[in-house]
Amino acid sequence: MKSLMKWLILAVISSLIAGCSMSSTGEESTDKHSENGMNHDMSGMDGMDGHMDHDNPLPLKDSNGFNELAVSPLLEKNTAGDVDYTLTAQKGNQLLLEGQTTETYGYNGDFLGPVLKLRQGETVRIKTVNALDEDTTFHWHGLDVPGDVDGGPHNPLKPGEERIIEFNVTQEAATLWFHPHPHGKTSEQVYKGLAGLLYIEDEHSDSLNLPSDYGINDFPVLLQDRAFTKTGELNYEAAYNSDGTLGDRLLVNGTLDPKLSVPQGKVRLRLVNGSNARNYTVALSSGDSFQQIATDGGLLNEPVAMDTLKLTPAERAEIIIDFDGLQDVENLSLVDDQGTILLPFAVNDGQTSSEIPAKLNSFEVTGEERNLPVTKRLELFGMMDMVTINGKKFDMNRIDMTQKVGETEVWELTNKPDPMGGMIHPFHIHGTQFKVISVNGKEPDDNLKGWKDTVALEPGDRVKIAISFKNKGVYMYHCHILEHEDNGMMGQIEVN
Ligand SMILES: [Cu+2]
Repeated sequence: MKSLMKWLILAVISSLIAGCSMSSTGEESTDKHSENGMNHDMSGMDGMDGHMDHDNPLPLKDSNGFNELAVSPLLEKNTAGDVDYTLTAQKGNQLLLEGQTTETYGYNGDFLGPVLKLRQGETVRIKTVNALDEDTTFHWHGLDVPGDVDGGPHNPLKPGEERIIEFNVTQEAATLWFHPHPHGKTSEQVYKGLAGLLYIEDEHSDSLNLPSDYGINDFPVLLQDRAFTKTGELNYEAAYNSDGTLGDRLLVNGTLDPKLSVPQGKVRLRLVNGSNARNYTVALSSGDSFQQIATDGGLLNEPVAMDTLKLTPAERAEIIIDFDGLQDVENLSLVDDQGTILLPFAVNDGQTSSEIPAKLNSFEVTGEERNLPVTKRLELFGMMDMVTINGKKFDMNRIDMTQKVGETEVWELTNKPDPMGGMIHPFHIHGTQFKVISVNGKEPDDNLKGWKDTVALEPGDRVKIAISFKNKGVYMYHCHILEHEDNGMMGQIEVN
C-alpha cells in the first residue's frame, strides 16, 4: 500500500512538473519537460526508501585538473573622476570547453566579475552600467546598505542605463558578493555569469596576520555548477528546473576542470556557493581537517576545526588549510560528499608566513537578545513553483512586514515539510547581517556562531535569529535557491 501511495504522489508531481514547463516556456517546453522530469523522477526512485530526495539528484563530474584556477582581477579604483569604481554588466564569450565558445554574461569582462575590495569606514561611489539588452540590477549580497542602493527588484536599470550609487562601508571584514536581482530573472542572469566577489577589510583583520596575499595564499573560490549543451552553450531554458537548476559540470571562478597551485604552509580559501541551487559538502580527500575562520559576514571568534563543511546557495565560509601537516599531499583535492573531485591541489615549493590566531573576533549573542520574544514568524513551504513564505508568493506591491531601524527583533524561521519530505531552503535577508540564536531550540553549531546573511533550513527546522537593520528602506528576504526566489518564495520588509 505504502509504495503504491508513493508512486501516486510521484505521478502527481511529474504531471505538475509538465504543467509548469508547458505554461512558462511555450516552444522550449518539450525540451525542458524531459530534462526536468528526468531529474525529478530519477531522484524520486533513488529516494524511494523514505521520500523523494530533493537533494542534488544530478552528480558532478570530477575535475581533471587540466586548468589552473582563474583568480579574478581586483577591480582598480579610479584615480580621477567623480566615481571610485565602474561596474558594467555586459555580454561576452568564453572558451570553456575545448574548441567551443560559450555565450556568457560578465561584469567588466566576458564572464563573471572582478573582486571589489572595500574598507570599513570608507564612502564609495560606484557607477553601475547596464550594457545588456534586458533589465538588470546590482545587488550587494551581505552589505549593510540603505534599501535604495541594495539593488533589489525595485531598482532596475534598463538596457543602456547607468546609475551612480553611494554608500558608507560600516561593517567588519568579510567575504560578500554581488549579483543581479531583477524581477523574475535573477536565476537566468546569474546562471549566464553575473556574479562577483566583494571583500570588506578592516584594521582588526589586518592585524591578525592571517593568510592575506591575494592569489598567493588567499584565494577566492566561487563554486557554480552548470550544464552545457552539445554545442557548448549555457542554455538556461534547456537546463531549467523549477526546484533549482543544476549542472553536471563544476566551474570554480569560471574555470572548468580547475586545479589550484598553492605554496607550502597555510592557505586561505574564501568559499562562496554561487550556484543556483546546488548544496556542497566539502572535505579534503585525505580526510584531514581544516579550520573555518569566517562565516558569511565576518570572522568567527576562534577557528573551528572541520572535517566537512556544508554550504547551501549564497552561503560563504573562509577556511584555512595548512598544507604542511597533511597526509597524501601528492593526491590532495577538495572533494564533495560523493567523493567527486572539485578542486585538486598542487603544492609547490613557495613559502609564505601567516598565522591562525586563537582569538579572531568578539562576536556575541547577548543575554538580552536571547530573551527577546519572537516578534516575526516566517514559514517556508513548498517545492518547484509551488513555493511560499507564510502561504504567500512575492508581490512587488505588498509590504509583508515592517521593523524600526536600529531595533533588534527576534524572527523565528520554520521549514514546513511537504508530503514528499521537503527540501532545504537557504534563507537570505537583504541589507544586514544577523545572528543565529538557536536551531531547533538548541545552541547552533560552532561554525554558525558568527554573522550570517543566509541560513540553511532543513525540512522541519526551526531557527531563531536576532536581527536589526542599520539603514532604512525596503528589503527582500527569500529562499536563495534562485528558481524558488524567481517563483515567488520571497517577501519584503520595510525598515523605517
Ligand atoms: Cu527554496
